[in-house]
Amino acid sequence: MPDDTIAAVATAIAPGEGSVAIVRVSGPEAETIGQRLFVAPGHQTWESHRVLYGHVCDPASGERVDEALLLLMRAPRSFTRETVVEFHCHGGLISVQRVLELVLASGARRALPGEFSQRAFLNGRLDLTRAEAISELVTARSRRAAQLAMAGLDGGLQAQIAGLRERLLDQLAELEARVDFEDDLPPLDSDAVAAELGAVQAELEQLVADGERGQLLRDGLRVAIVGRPNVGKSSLLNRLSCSERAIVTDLPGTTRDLVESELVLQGVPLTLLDTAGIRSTSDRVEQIGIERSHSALQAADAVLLLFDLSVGWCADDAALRDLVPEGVPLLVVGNKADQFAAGTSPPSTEADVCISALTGAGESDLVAQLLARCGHSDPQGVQLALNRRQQDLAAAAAASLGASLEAARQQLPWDFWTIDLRAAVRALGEITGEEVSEAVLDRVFSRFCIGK
Ligand SMILES: Nc1nc2c(ncn2[C@@H]2O[C@H](COP(=O)(O)OP(=O)(O)OP(=O)(O)O)[C@@H](O)[C@H]2O)c(=O)[nH]1
Ligand SMILES: [Mg+2]
Repeated sequence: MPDDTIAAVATAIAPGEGSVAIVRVSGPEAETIGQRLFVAPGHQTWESHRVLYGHVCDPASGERVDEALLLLMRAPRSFTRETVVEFHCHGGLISVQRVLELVLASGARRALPGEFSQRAFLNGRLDLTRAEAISELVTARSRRAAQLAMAGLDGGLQAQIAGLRERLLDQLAELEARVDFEDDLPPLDSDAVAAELGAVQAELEQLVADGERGQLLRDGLRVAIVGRPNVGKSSLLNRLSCSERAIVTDLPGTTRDLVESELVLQGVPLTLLDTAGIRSTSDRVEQIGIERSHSALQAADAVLLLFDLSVGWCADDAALRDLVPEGVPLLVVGNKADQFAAGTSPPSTEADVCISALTGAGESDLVAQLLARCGHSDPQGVQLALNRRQQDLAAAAAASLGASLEAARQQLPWDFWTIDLRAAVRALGEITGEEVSEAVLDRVFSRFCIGK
């Protein structure tokens, strides 16, 4: 158990922003540090879970550094289960940093990223899936991603993984007993054991697949809009992001640089990239812009290839389509559908979807098709989602169970089954934190933000 006291600013740090900022201190010295720095007038008493009003003062000079509230939470009734003191100071940059400096000068150490959560985990306040869910909640970029994180925080993942691990442990116990005392025990129904291992394996594979879909909600997608000049790329970016982010004119070659816009479509956070129209040109600036378009095309998670329906699909559009890397979801979008009389469909066999960036026609179809191509066909379907680390472990557990089942199929002795079964149990224990090394923990928590 850690025996030192850590401190960090727990709220976002931005100049001129946030009217309140919190300096959080956790560990055996937290209360002493609080009493040293905080002057509470009148007859306020230092009771746990009571808010004190007063000033943070520099003990060396007596200078009042900030007017603040102090919240004391004595162990074990705190997030870390250690004694925690929070100074609720004024926001911005200056006073909160000074309060933190005073806390550090009084004997606390600057907390590493995720160190409060790590202590909460080490002290049994949280299992690992819940701790990771907190970090995911903080970094969620869409409401759906936040809902998934909340499901993890409510213990849904923990319950599911721990349940599967229990089922494997039951089978392991039966098998190991047979390894040692085969003659003293009733015979084991190997088909029933194999069926149970197969059932757990199938559930794990389902969890991995759901995790993949959930990943989209967490990480989001970088989508590049590419095409020849003047096809309406910037108009589409503006429409999807409900803004006038990019300059639109009827002059081909208007966009010279990448224009990024962040938005959320059906719960999926997207970074949309408007690019310079691709053509051969002698204009040096435009050439550089076009090089950037090519890089964006290569680096995108998905590509919207736009062409002008009123001009028709041409060889240059086809050449652009060939540049899209293999395996990257691509949607060919015919734009300017408004140029055709209502009720008549534009004469294009190449377009996956026809839209008008001008009127908004076809926009919802475009969004649905784009997300479907990126594997996000059922946005409400995923209720719980493993993160990458958890997915890798669940997949490893499923593979180990596959090896166990192979031993079963070959009718090998029990100890051949148990080797891989034990590996599967260990992998699931690494998800919940029941069987996890310190190095892995350090790596997991280092991805958290400071002060969490
Ligand atoms: N009729 C019609 N005009 C459109 C539509 N979308 C864009 N335009 C017009 O087409 C012209 C070019 O639009 P932009 O959005 O600037 O095209 P772009 O692909 O970004 O062009 P570059 O930046 O030069 O590559 C502008 O005059 C737009 O108003 C559409 O759906 N229908
Ligand atoms: Mg443009």
